[in-house]
Amino acid sequence: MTSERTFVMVKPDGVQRGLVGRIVQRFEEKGLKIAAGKFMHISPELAQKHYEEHQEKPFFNDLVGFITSGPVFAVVLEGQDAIHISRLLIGKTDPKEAPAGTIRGDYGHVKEKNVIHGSDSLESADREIGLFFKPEEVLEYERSIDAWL
Ligand code: IDP
Repeated sequence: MTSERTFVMVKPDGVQRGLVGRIVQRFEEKGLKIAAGKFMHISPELAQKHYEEHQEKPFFNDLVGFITSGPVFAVVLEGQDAIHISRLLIGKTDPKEAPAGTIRGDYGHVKEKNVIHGSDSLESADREIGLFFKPEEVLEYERSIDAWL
C-alpha cells in the first residue's frame, strides 16, 4: 500500500466565506493526514506558475486576479490514493455539475469561484507542493489511527 501526497487550497472565496475549517474537516474525516498547512497571499508570479497550463485560456487573467485577490489556505494531504480521493471529495470544476455531498457541490455556485483547488495527478501534486512549500514545511509523522484506515 503506497501513500501519496496531494495539494489542496481553499481559494479566496472559501476563506472569505468562513469555510476553511469545514473544508479541512472533510479531508480529516475521510482519513487523509495533514502534512503541511499555510495561510498566505499568492503573488501574481506564483499564481501564473500554478496555473501555467491555462495561460492560453481566455479566463487566465481573471483566474490569476481572483486567486491573488485575498488569502488562501494551502494544505498538503497524505494518504493512500490521496489525489483521487481528494478530487472525489472536491467534485467537478463547475459546481453546477458537482453532486451534493462534494465540497464544490455543497458550497460552490460558479466555476470562477469554486471554493477549492485540488491537484489532479501525481505530477501536478509534486509540482504544486514544490511551488507552495519548502521541503522542511512538509512534515513526516506517524498517527496511530493509520492502522485502521
Ligand atoms: P480544476 O480546478 O477542477 O482542476 P481546471 O480545469 O484545472 O479545473 O481549471 C482551474 C480553475 O480555473 C478552475 O478551478 C476554475 O476556477 C477555473 N476555470 C476552469 N474553467 C473555466 C472557465 O471555462 N471559465 C472560467 N474559469 C474557469
